[in-house]
Amino acid sequence: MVAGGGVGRAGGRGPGRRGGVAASPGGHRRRVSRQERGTGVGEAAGGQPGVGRVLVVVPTYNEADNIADVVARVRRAAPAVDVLVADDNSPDGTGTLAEAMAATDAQVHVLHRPGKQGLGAAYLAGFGWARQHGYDAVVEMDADGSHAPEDLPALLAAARDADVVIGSRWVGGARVVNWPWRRLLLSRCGNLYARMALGMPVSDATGGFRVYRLSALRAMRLESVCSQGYSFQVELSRLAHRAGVRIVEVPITFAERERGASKMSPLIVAEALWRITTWGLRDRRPARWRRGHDRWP
Ligand SMILES: Nc1nc2c(ncn2[C@@H]2O[C@H](COP(=O)(O)OP(=O)(O)OP(=O)(O)O)[C@@H](O)[C@H]2O)c(=O)[nH]1
Ligand SMILES: [Mg+2]
Repeated sequence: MVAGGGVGRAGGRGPGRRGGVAASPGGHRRRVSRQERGTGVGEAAGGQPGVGRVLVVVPTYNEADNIADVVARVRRAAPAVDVLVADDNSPDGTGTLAEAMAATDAQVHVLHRPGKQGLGAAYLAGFGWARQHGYDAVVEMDADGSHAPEDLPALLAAARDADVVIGSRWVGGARVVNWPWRRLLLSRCGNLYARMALGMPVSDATGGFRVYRLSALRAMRLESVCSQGYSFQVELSRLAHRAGVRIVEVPITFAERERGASKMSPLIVAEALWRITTWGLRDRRPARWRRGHDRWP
């Protein structure tokens, strides 16, 4: 499946899968060139082949029951990548646990933030950290075990030929395990709405297991990002689509969290609905009306 903004589907599952990207017949408005991607430095420093130095950013708030397991699984599944735990001063001591892991593993880092400021703010801080430390790509991944670190190699393989890789729950080959029907419905309807309102050919615009090349993040102009919670993923999908970078979706296995409490709330859903509607209306206005009002240049 390939469409307007350069969205492709990676190939089938299995050990031989390299995340092969479907050809895009003239679908890209702006594809970030290999030279711009700048994979050379990271590879020379022992990074991920074809991608460079990769940082997995794991935002945490009260994930003490999960963080050690998830970080250990990431390190096993993709030994070449580094991990940054972006903790918002979790009262349950997640930050301290992460610190203990960082003390014994030079590839694990912790970004301590003063207090709970939302998923979006934690990711933006993590992306900034990655830029400052010379990484070529970042991975977004939840700490609650919903995103299987074992899927990481497939996402990174797909990133060889893409600027943004979305681990998708809603493409062929994906699995969603143990999710209550209410959450399934919310995700399906939310994605349908986002796709229709924003005209984005992305099956899972709300998913939070992704790879972004730093060059793509630069092209996406993140200074305009305003989402606090759940809508952050939709907002980044929209910015990627608008920037014309090459987006690929890879099937993942998504599982309901087994330990700890969800931070999902009606407020977060309301924010997403409100923002998607606002962006949809704004994107439909003729360009001359947008001038001076849209934060997008
Ligand atoms: N740093 C930081 N991390 C957060 C914040 N809110 C959520 N997170 C983390 O973001 C990830 C996703 O949060 P979840 O509570 O699993 O939310 P969700 O995946 O949208 O909802 P569920 O499907 O119910 O689990 C987890 O790793 C959380 O710990 C926050 O305010 N700050
Ligand atoms: Mg979750």
